[in-house]
Amino acid sequence: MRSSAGIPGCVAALAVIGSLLSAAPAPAASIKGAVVYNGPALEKKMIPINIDQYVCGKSRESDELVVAANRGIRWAVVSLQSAPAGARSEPPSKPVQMDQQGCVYAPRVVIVQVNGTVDFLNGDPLLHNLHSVSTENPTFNRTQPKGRTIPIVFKKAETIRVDCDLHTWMRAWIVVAEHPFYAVTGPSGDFALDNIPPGKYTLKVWQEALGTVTRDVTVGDKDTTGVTVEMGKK
Ligand SMILES: [Cu+2]
Repeated sequence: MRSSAGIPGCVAALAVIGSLLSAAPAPAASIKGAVVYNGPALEKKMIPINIDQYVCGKSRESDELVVAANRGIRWAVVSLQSAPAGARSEPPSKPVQMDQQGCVYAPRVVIVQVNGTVDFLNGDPLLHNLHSVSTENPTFNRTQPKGRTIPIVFKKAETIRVDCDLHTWMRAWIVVAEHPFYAVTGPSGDFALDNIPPGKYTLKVWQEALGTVTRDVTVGDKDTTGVTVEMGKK
């Protein structure tokens, strides 16, 4: 009697253990670090402004290559060259926003996943336009009065340049990403890529003025793998 009652109990216990194991999240770590400039000394590049000065100002510093005092590069795009095997890639639920403030795109670089939407906003009290340069996605050239939101869906992975034809210094980049493992560096060149299972990866770093560099990274058992990527040496 004992054995016939014990076997189903044992099976039930195994089933519980099995379900706990399958529910346990896969180990995942973060790659955290910074993109750092190691090229020749940079000179301040000022852009004179002679239109719409009441909103845009009289001159501004170029944003093509913004390097902090700690040599960190802002607005570099860091990504895994390919997503970890088995990584889930869900379509983005919320549009990404890109505003125009004081005749500058804000932020200068956004990441949107394939099939995601960018809502272009115009917070300035004047007319801008959105003129894209792309090869995989349809190009667009839209005038944008103040307050109007222009949503655009991006269906193919590529990096797209957007300029304003009215204010020649205005430039933005839309990085259409194939997977979620992309990040834009912050003001001190810092970035973080999360939810990465242990393994070997190639990190790709792109910056509009400096091009692309790659770096092999091994993610081990630790929670965080630190990486510093240098770029800019001529
Ligand atoms: Cu403009």
